[in-house]
Amino acid sequence: MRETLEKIKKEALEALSSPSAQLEELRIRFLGKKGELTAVLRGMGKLAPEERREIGELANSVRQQIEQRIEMLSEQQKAAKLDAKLAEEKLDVTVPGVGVKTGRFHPLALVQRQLEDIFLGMGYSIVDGPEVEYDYYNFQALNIPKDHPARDTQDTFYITENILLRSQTSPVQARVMEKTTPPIKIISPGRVYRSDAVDATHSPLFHQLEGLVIDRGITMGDLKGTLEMFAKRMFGEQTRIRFRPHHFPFTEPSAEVDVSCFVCGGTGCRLCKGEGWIEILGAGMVHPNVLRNCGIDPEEYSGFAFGLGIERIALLKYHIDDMRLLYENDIRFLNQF
Ligand code: 2NM
Repeated sequence: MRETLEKIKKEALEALSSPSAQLEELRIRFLGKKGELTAVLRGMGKLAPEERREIGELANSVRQQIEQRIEMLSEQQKAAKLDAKLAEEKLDVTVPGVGVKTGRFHPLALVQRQLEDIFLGMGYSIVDGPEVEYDYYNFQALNIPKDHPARDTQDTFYITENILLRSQTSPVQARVMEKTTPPIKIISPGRVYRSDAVDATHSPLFHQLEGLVIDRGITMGDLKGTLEMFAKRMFGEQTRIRFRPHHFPFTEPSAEVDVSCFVCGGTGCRLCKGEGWIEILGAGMVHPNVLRNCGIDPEEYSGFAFGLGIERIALLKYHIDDMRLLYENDIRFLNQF
């Protein structure tokens, strides 16, 4: 038995003399439950008590030496592995870094945000609504019945006879009026749709921002003051506005609103086509029929509304001559804003 132990020890230490020894394999072979050393210890019951102590001590010493050797090699192997990894992953901190490509806002988003900021600053709330809308909210509630000629200029895409893609954001405002007791002071920016052919100034999908104010005693003076303040914030303090009579079915009276040219100041230039004025908005006092349709008593309340095209403002502001550039998403174009 002593010889067996000595032999195990010799073999084990020999196997464990190589720095790259398979430690787990050897641990199982010599020290495992079915290992060689364990087999010897199992056989010890048959020995005389004297011998048993001596062999026991020897077996323990062999076990300890093997364990220590495995432990030591294991530490060495771990360290060698780490060294190799560090050598392989050598990092040159002097190599120039890869620049981070940051995104930026689309010119339409820039204009929409600027518009929103101006009206938020005047106490308006921003309201959203569905782009797939009922004919009722898009037209009928807004004083445009089924066979009204105004439907021709706002021809849109129909899902069914009574469901369509909204041709303006006014249906959002009709919905707000229907469920709110005034005062109301909102803007509704968003996508709108018209069945128009694409060219430099038309697109079947574009963006609008409309505003609505309703309270007791709201007058055309409030509308003019509001739009004048808006024009100065948007185009500069020197900007003047002018109202030209117009017709919209949902407002009475109605007007088209011009701002003095922010390039030439009104003397006439290429941007304003020599006019000195640039058309920016439609506006008016909300028609009593619209108020009534939406459950608001026109004897008690009055209000104004206005609407503008976000594309139109973006084209003017950034001197872009073709609306299609806004939708192509060519990075060389977008990087200029
Ligand atoms: C415009 C021009 C004039 C308008 C009217 C309404 C509502 F819902 F109150 F009837 N919202 N927006 C309006 C009025 C829109 O866009 C050129």
